[in-house]
Amino acid sequence: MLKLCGVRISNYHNKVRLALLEKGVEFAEDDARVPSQDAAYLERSAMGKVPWVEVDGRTLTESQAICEYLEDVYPERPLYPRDPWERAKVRELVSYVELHVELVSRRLHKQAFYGGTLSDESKAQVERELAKGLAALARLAKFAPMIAGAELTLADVCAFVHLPLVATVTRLVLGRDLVDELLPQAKTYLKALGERPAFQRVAADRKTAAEALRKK
Ligand SMILES: N[C@@H](CCC(=O)N[C@@H](CS)C(=O)NCC(=O)O)C(=O)O
Repeated sequence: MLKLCGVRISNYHNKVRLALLEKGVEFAEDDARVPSQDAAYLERSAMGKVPWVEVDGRTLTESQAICEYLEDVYPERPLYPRDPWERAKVRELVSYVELHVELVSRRLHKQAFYGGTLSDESKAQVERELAKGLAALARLAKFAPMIAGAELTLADVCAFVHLPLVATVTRLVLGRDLVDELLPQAKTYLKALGERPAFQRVAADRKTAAEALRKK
């Protein structure tokens, strides 16, 4: 059986977990795989990051590669439309959310979560790039009612795990919620998504994992 390895406070781990749950795929989970640069760990995950999956003694990293694999192997409950153009539009949205928004906001994590300090110049640079990425996402997002249109897709899974984290770090470090400012429809959309059972479960488990980490 496929095993998902990582930690439940990771938005990328939760992306894969949510995709598995929405697709109704049976899986095992090792949720104690804290990222590491140890040699043995790097044998499994070459960047020392989470998540990865183990299938028949083999490992696969990178959440997007994993989700595409899941789509190929378990097509019954799809997270992509059938039409090639619409499939590409979903991948386009995933890229905007991850490359132009989440990855940019990640540069604020050092100050938001790890006790570091960023220079005013670095913060201003991130703020500019993030504003550009979110404005671009706002041009593409449909919210009709899902981000790519009528159906739930992997782009919704990504929006759900990444956007709240982006909002939190911008509030903590920049003193403003850039997601709310530049993508105002996100609040109602994310709330409605959060009512779906799998989404509810992943959000609740993320909260439990975050509380456990705070108590350590
Ligand atoms: N592109 C990767 C990103 C994964 C990622 O950044 N994971 C974070 C946790 S959310 C991590 O393992 N960070 C540890 C590190 O950067 O060393 C994916 O999509 O799987």
